[in-house]
Amino acid sequence: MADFYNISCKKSYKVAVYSIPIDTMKIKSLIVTLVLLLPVAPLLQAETPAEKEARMKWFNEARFGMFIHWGVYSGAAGNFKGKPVPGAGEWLQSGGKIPAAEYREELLPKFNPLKYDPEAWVIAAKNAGIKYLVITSKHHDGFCLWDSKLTDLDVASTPYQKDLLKPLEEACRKHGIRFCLYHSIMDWSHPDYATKGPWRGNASNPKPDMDRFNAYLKGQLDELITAYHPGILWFDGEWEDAWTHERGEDLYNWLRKNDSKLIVNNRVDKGRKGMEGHTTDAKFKGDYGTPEQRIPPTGFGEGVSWESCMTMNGTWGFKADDQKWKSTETLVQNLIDIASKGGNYLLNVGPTGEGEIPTASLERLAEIGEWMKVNGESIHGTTASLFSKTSWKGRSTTRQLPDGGTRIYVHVFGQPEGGVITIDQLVTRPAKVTVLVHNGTPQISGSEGAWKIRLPEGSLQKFATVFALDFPVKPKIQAAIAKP
Ligand code: FHN
Repeated sequence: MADFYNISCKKSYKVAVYSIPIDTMKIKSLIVTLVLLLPVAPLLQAETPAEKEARMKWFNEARFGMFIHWGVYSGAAGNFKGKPVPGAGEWLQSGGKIPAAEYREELLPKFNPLKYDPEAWVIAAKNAGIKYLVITSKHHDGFCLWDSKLTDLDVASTPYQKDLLKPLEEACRKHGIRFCLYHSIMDWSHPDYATKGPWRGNASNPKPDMDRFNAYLKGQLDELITAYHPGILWFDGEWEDAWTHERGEDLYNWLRKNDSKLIVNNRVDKGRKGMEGHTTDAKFKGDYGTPEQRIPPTGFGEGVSWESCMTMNGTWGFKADDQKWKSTETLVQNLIDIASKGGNYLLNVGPTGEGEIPTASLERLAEIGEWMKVNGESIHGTTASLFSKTSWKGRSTTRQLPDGGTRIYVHVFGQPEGGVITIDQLVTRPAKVTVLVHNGTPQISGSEGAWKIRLPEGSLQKFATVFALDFPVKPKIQAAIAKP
């Protein structure tokens, strides 16, 4: 990454807000801004579809990631000065309408995650079958989990002081997990972020300067990419008027020019369409769609990458009183459903202020891992189901075999009646049928479009039982038979 931030941005935000007269900093930042805002689009060689496919390959094969929402709000755990605050844990400042200075004074001195064990987090993720991890480098409150040169609203200003991201990145590298970073565009602390709010850091600034904020944003992204080499930059907080399509397009082009392997989600721009997370309008930038707290009814079409981000309970950031945990069965069947539509599942954990992933989350990750140990091949590296709908209670995924054949995975939820399922869209008879739990040989009977498979005795599994149907060539699939 270009190193042109060192000329002027060093702690400029911190110093500008607290000591240097705004005009001196203004001139320096103007120079940086002019340099940063040089249009990069014309310099970008247009990426070919094959090049993009190669860049997205690891993401499209991963199918399962861990989201981590962690910050000073985690220590607050949903309370502020002894009073409960409504809303998600990470929205504490907004829910409590807490002025930026008061939020900082109250929470930073208490953030000291002495129980933080990054390798334990990574091992829990790896054992669950997770292939990548996305952690909040900076959420909407503006607090940075690394020692940024551009602000002192960061971990260096807490009793913990040390960089929280580097040991996690190193643990990810050691265990073969992709390290990725979430970064919020919306910033409730920065005086130049332009969408104003009475409790925000821009409240007393009569003229917030978004070009200066943009330079700060790019300066921090330069720090993050240079120091941690994230596989994905997961943007968020793009919806307010302060951020525009033009700025999103410029930022995407600037990032891609500076790191040709980097993957950037669609929240860098303005096209995500709320929680639906996806747009077909090609003008909006971003490498994949980001449905939130939902699973779309189908995928978004051939070659369109997407990822559903979801919580395990009701909050992203830790809240002590949120014990509305989803069952492991729900989490496993979400993973299967998403994979059957060609998407990734980004499952969230919200560590405590002391640095521990909640026990309820660890228990679910361990149970998911038990299922993935036997059935992970029906998720990792698969593509969407060949069936438009399933005639059995469950889902399906697909794998191209090295010998040119095709393997269809059939995921059966619950106990099928009489232990038999019918696959009504499949015309071609499978050459081989196995059940993954113990490689047993299920009995197959019936005819084209009505193949019946009987579960072998004792093969039924918790959460989902998976069959593998092998074909020497791609099987013929007919349109779904309309139910009377
Ligand atoms: O406002 C954030 C929220 O706190 C959380 O980070 C989610 C995760 O995708 N994103 C935003 C809401 O869309």
